[in-house]
Amino acid sequence: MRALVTGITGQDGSYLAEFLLDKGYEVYGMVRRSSVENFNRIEHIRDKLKFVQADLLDQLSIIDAIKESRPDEIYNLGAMSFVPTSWKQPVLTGEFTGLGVTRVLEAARHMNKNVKFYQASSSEMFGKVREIPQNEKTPFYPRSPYGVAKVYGHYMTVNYRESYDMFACSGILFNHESPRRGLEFVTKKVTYSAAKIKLGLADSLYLGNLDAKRDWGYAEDYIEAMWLMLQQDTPEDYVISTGEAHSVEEWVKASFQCLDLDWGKYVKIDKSFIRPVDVDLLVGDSSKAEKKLGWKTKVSFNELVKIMVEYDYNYLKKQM
Ligand code: NAP
Ligand code: G4F
Repeated sequence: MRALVTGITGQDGSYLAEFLLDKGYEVYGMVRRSSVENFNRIEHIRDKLKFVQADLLDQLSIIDAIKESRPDEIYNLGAMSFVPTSWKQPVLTGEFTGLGVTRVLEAARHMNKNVKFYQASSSEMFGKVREIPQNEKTPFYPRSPYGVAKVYGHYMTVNYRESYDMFACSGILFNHESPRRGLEFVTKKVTYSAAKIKLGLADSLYLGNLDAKRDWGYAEDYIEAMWLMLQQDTPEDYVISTGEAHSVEEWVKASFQCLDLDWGKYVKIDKSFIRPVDVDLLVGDSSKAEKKLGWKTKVSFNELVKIMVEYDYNYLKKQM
């Protein structure tokens, strides 16, 4: 089997590449050109991967990437994925995160209509939630340019499935974290900063809205769900989540507690981290995935905090 992964240099792309290699796949990563190579997350497996240079903004390069890799499965994980940046660059976010999906779908349709396609949809699409918990039938109400772009990509995936009979699935994944999470996302920002404070490398941590609640799972668990969706007889959309919501404040408390620190002494509010509008609460209902894919989350909230805190602490200590 051959797979083409867009966004292979990102958190999810790196775990998915490992997972597919373990299953015996030939894995092609689509990478965009940059002046400094950005392969940190895949350095340990780079010799086993094949790379095709392309950009989600460039239709012909995507066609060439599919021609060269001749994939049985395409995982479209590439996107501008950081919500606050989507207010600063709404048009570019629409291009990468929204239209980019159509470019990959169009290329796939023209090159090989039988290829299986996975779209990385997001719980951000639920935004100002219409019901609790959110499932595959919950109406969308996105609250950021990123969320709006993801809704577009989601419905294009559904539309190509229905219009062209393509095997196209959309995984509506709730927040998932890991030691490989980008430093600007709140979970990693907190665990990394707490570890720095413990080691005497920092003395405070500035955050925005501590009341927002998220359904946080472990990224490695969620990768398997992507693959399972493409192994079914029929293409469908699935919510992937833990079913538990925790506030940012709870994440902060748990992280500092892991290091025997009193979070109240170090955490301060900086209004510049507060968004024009926020998503107050996300909590998913994954019973469809459980029933049809046999998928269930394995790592609990406290285990996830511990995995990330321990990783960051050990990593920083080694650098000293
Ligand atoms: P990430 O770490 O930010 O990785 C994003 C990837 O997209 C990177 O490899 C990046 O490449 C690539 N990319 C960005 N713009 C591109 C372009 N124009 N052309 C080609 N590649 C481009 O994101 P992640 O956390 O792994 O998430 C993977 C996907 O799942 C994203 O689509 C995200 O929106 C979605 N999602 C994530 C979560 C979550 O909680 N993590 C939840 C729901 C959905 P560079 O390395 O070159 O920047
Ligand atoms: O970690 P975050 O930036 O993740 P957010 O906005 O939920 O988006 C992530 O999950 C989505 C799935 O629902 C993905 F689609 C998306 O690509 C991304 O992976 O923020 C989480 C919460 C927000 O409510 C934010 O206001 O944390 C709050 N927060 C409080 N202080 C902060 C901060 N977020 C960040 N990034 N930085 C802070 O200082």
